[in-house]
Amino acid sequence: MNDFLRIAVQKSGRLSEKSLKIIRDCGIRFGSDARLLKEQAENFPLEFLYLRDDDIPRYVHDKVADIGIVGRNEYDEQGHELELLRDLGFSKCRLSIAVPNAMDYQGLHSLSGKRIATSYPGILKQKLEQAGVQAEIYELSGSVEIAPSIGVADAICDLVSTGATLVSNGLKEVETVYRSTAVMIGRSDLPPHKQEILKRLLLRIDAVMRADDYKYIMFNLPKEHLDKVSAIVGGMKSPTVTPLVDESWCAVQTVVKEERFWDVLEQLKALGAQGILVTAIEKMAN
Ligand code: PRT
Ligand code: ZN
Repeated sequence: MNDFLRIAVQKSGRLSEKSLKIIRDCGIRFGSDARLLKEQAENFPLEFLYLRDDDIPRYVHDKVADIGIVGRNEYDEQGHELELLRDLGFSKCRLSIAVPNAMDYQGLHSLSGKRIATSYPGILKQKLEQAGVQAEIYELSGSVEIAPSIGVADAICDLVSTGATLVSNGLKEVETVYRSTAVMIGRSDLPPHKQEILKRLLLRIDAVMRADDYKYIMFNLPKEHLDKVSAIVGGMKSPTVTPLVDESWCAVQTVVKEERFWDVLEQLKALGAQGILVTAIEKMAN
């Protein structure tokens, strides 16, 4: 019996570094030697398979690996029936339609009867069908953005992050079809001992991701305003309050959602908070 949970991660590419980082942040040690195709973690029952991202959903489906980290775009395009275990949030990008700068684009219907080059024919087909637009989908496995300039297609549908590639190829982004991030996928039929390992891994991953979402904040506050603090920081359990030598003041410690941080800071300042200290949280488990 194989006692390891096998995880497929991208061997080398945009997902590799962050996929390995999140696992390392879980306290799992391994070498990540780029020459290897396979290796075992030193202190956790996890075995890594380093693969091309395109192959990951199929390998998980075919039981070569148990779980994998891949762009949601790849997972959805391939359509294997797998469980989406976690949205890991990194490698954000969008799948967009772009046309030559000179084209008079009035909406998706402008693409009727045109040819669109893409590596994501499935997702694009669905989008065109929903919009009732009939266009020819021309599948390419890479270098999609040069298709219009070499006369292979009238438009493209490709992944975009900064948009620089489109600009340098004389294209303009006209439609966002789909937004993607890295996701962890897995099979729903794992044997019990592997499910157990997965549960342990996900507990750690959740703690790492939650820590990224929050800041730890400490400050001194006139005691009279203490009742307003919970409403400002929101969400979590009550803040920790410590008395100070000056009895009209107290020290408060609590966590704040990263996205609300500046808002919270301004409101605390308005209440007269002083000596505000903010630190990152390394791990945070419920
Ligand atoms: O060798 P392997 O098959 O494993 O890798 P790959 O070359 O197929 O994939 P890789 O490493 O390029 O991308 C892996 C995953 O990263 C994708 O499936 C997406 O989920 C995600 N991702 C995030 C991106 C981008 N951002 C991205 N910008 N994937 C590709 N791009 C490409 C895009 O295709 C275009 O050519 O980058 C170019 C555009 O970038 P900007 O910044 O100029 O807009
Ligand atoms: Zn690939």
